[in-house]
Amino acid sequence: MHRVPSLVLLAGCVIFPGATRAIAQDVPPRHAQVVALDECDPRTFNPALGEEGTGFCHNVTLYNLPDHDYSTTLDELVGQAMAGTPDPGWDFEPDQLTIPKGTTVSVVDQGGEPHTFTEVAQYGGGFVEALNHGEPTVPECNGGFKNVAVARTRILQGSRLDVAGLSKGKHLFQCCIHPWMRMEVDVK
Ligand SMILES: [Cu+2]
Repeated sequence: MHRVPSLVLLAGCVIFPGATRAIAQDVPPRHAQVVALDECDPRTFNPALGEEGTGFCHNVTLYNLPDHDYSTTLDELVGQAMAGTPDPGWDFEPDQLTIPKGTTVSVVDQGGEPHTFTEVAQYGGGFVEALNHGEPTVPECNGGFKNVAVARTRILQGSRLDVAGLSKGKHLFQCCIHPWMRMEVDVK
């Protein structure tokens, strides 16, 4: 009398994990996460770039540890960019992403500065000449934030930009402020 219900229950347990696995295989993930990173030093960035010393760099950084200072000063950032060895801490991660068509790329700015995640035909310079190491500004970054097309690709500190509807093929993205921040998205 008690055997039938327990068998049904057992069968249910066997079928259910199989069904879950089939769904996981058939439906591609809808979001792929990218992070934008930087280690701006609020003490040097804000007096130079923020209005009356407030607000531009919102980074929470570790200062004055005995053996290491994790932040990058404005002079260090500009000096390294001009020397052609830009700070690798200003970065999109991962560097490359392969996604099925229909996936939204969600870029979260976990750094202290604003960035842009701008699709370009060819990598090149951004709209801040001092950071370009002589590369001309790419057309997609022209005009900076006065250009609505560029402003729409801006990611403010702590916020997220979703890029949906990417066609199949290779897509190149870069930051229009820090042009060495580059990543490739391949849509299959
Ligand atoms: Cu940037």
